[in-house]
Amino acid sequence: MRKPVTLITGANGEIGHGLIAHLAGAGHQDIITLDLKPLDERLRPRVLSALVGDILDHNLLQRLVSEYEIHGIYHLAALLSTRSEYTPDTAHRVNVEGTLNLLTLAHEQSRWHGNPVTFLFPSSIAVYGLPDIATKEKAGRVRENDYNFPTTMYGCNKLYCEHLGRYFAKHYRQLAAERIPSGVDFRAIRFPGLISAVTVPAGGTSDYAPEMMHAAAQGKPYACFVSPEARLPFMAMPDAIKALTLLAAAPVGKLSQRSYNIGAFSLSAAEVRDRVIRAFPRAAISFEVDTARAAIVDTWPADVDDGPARRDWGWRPEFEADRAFNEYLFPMIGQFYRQQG
Ligand code: AKB
Repeated sequence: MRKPVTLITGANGEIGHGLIAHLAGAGHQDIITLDLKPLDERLRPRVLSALVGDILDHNLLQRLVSEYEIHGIYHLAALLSTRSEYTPDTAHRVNVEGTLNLLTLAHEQSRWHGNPVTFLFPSSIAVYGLPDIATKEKAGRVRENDYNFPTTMYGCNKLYCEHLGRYFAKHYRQLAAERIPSGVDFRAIRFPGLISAVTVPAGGTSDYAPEMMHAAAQGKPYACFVSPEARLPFMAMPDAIKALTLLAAAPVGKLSQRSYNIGAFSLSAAEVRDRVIRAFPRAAISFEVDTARAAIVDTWPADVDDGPARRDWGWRPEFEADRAFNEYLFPMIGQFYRQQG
């Protein structure tokens, strides 16, 4: 008999680390993971099975469903924004075709076992494209349907996949004579820049905040690639994990939309630097603006309106800026690098 499982793709990434630790800690023994690289050894004992492979490999996905019955998917595998600008074709393949493969798999699984498959998708503030700084300053906290004009391949991919997910959930094959729902219960969160004390992101454009902090904690100098004034919404990783699991558990009848903003705090790069220097007074942080990456940040909102997430599924961040830095990031990062030796 096939084992009922929850599948996490891109499990080795930052969100994957936090999510696996959280789900395993809450007693889930049904997690299987898929990643291009072998799963981090620290996570291996916490999952049922860790598959190494590509979400674009149809044979691998077929082998997966021949062994397991999938009831939930956290589809985390993606190329982030900066990396996607360097390899846009690959980004499109991984971010869009990969997501389409997983949505199709979710549909087929639901047909197979007769229950909906909950499909959690990390989208991003990259779906927004504000035309200029003046508009960004004036816009303040953007709502989900504002400024949906992404300026990066990654942002386009994420926005399109939100639409694909909505299409699968509501309309898939309805015109092609299949009158029963597809069984894909798609739910997306538009994440702000995430900051973790125990992992460092790779290939993103909001990475300057975590990079600044991780460099300071290791006594390394850091040149920030955006200007001191550049402002983005950020969130501590435990809140990101909390949001994903809260949304996964929300009754479908409560959801008035399929894609949600979530907010925690908004900081300029100078404000992040000031906090890092207060915690690590010897930190050597300079600003060397990379115009291409800084231009991407300029098109992303300074903050988001997360009213629908608060109303529909009870979203509340636990970590506003002071708590995030003083009670989670700085204490944990110190401990993390001490343990690394
Ligand atoms: C990135 O910078 O690409 C990501 C994101 C905001 O989605 N961190």
